Amino acid sequence: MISRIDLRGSLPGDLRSVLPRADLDVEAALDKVRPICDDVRHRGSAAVREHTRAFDGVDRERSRVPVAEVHAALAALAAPVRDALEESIRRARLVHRDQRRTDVTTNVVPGGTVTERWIPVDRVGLYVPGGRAVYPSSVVMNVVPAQEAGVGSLAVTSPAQKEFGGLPHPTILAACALLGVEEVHAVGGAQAIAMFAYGTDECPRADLVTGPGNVYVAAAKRLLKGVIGIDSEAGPTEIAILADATADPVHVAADLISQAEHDTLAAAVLVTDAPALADAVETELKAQVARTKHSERITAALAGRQSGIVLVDDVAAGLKVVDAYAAEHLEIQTADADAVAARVRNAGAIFVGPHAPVSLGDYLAGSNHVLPTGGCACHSSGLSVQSFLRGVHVVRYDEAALADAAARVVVLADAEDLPAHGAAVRARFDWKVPS
Ligand code: HSO
Ligand code: ZN
Repeated sequence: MISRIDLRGSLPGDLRSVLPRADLDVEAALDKVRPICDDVRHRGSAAVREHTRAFDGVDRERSRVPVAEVHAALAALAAPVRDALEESIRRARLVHRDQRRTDVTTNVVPGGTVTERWIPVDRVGLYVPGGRAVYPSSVVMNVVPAQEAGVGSLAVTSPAQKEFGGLPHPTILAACALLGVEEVHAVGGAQAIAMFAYGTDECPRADLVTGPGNVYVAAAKRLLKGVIGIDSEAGPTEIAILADATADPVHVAADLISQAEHDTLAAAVLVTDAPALADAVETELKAQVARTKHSERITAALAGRQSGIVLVDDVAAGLKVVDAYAAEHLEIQTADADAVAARVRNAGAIFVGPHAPVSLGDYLAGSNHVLPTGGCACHSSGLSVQSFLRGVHVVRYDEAALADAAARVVVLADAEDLPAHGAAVRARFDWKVPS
């Protein structure tokens, strides 16, 4: 059901090349999304509606969801779901509020300061996947940091669903209402990203688009990056677990399965120095998968080349492996999990010890679940307040401070053969600064 990679003995130099990982062919999808994006650019909302008809089989006069429908969805939301979403929002707000930045002024020289001012982007488009994936939790994870950053204008888009009268899933609409987001569009796929990038008569252009999506959404983000800011391309979900003999195989198997449930391309990787644990987890996987609802999808994910059990000599070697893998989610289920977690360098989010499963983080830990996938955790962060801010340097120098810097500016300008740069400073001091 799940392959094994035995790295006991010595670790190969190029660890990444032997670790399991799916290759998501975003490049191949580029050719498909290019004409769609061009069409939206030139024909606006008419093109958006046409592609929605073609891909989602939905034909509405306008793709913007009437505000009354957004509120009606909340009114119809089951009370326990409302309660859980409210608590999820409350916890996420606590964490993301603490991420807010304050402007910092550095006194560089007497009379010369640089202030880093943090300015939220003006307008953000949030993509929420639809279809098989109905993720109101992703609405929370996108909207909360944007709001805490102070973004003024927020629009959510999610694919039109035939079975819900061409609107997004009602729980998604309800989550928007709970968060106070009233601008919702029933648009998915590449056309949604193009709608935000270029703007249409129904949807003003946005400065930034965030949120996970399928390979076409990823391709459209790659194509339109620059026209619009993007967070990341977000590939299929990944969980890696670093576990030793102290881990409970029932929990390890359940956690691997929990993320495999997302997608046949989802990755579940166990790294362990305990062969007996590996055996017990494999036995558990078989038993638990058979009992779970989406067993076909999960079996495909676990059997895929992106998943596996990696055997290592000890936890130190395991740390090297998980660092090379740079998982979206990493669980540490070892003795002294805190100390082991402190040594991790590359992971989108780290879940420490026996009581922090990834699914807690997916919904209710307060942490964000939009995280870097595909190894991008070695250079990128998950979604946060910072994702919606720009740091702008504000430079203030008085005359004396500029005079003090002038000669060196001129020297550097000449060294770069850009004398007009120096002249701009000299023009202010020709009578004082020696050339
Ligand atoms: N594990 C997914 C997020 C999610 N899980 C949403 C359930 N719903 C990517 O972090
Ligand atoms: Zn999940």
